Amino acid sequence: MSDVLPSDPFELARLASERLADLTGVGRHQVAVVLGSGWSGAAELLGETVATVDAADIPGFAHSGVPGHSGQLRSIALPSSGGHALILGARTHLYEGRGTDAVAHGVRTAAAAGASTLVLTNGCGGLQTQWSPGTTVLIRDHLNLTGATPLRGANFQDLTDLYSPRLRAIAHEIDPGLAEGVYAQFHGPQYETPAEVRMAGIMGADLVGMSTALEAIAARQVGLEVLGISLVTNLAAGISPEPLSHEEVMEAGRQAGPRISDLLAKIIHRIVSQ
Ligand code: 8IG
Repeated sequence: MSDVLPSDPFELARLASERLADLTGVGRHQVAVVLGSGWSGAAELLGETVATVDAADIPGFAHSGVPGHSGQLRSIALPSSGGHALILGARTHLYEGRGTDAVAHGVRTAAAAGASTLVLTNGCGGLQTQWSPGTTVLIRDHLNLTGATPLRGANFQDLTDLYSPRLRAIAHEIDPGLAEGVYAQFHGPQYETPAEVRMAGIMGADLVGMSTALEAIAARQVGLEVLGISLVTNLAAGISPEPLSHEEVMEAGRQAGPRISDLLAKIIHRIVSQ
């Protein structure tokens, strides 16, 4: 592709949504879902895949180098609403060094594609010892510890109720036992030191990760209603005596996969049919 891309990130997102519509044949998506570590199986349960597109074929997306993170976007027909879900399997993390506009691009593209709801999933570390690996936790609020923001200039977004109480209530209708917690986003890519995990805990964090908070902020700016769901794939550093490994994280995701996919599909169907 030799075309020069627009420098305005929202113009780029609009261009991306147009290409997405061309490549999928779906002009409007009702809901968008970002699938994080461990969540990739959820797409199949949502409905029939109408189209799968390489992220590299859509302006502004670049291929992720992290194993377990697919670089594809999918359009899925939702039997419960007659609408379509956009599955973003192409998350860009801040630690990749491409900046916050790259991090926010999927979210902005989803909004430009017509979505009104955004479901953000992730794999993360847990600070609560009762949350064994495989536990799913609704995000109630976040601590943005990255020092970064997707917003520019004097753009004073209100983040009260960023993680929609309405959508959390719907999730609780599906699974009344779902825990809620505060998610702290670190820059990464290194996992935290035990001292950093203790700090986050004192600040009010229950979960530590490397995504989601910046995406949620970007989502608020474009008016998306946000639901955040974490899969605890490991106890955060120092909470368990065991060191962390990416393999352990992937294994927890594999084991929890069918159960959390089923949960996510049920929540999304309930959301779109209301
Ligand atoms: I999966 O323990 C996963 N992602 N920051 N800390 C941070 N990110 C994570 C962790 C973790 N586990």
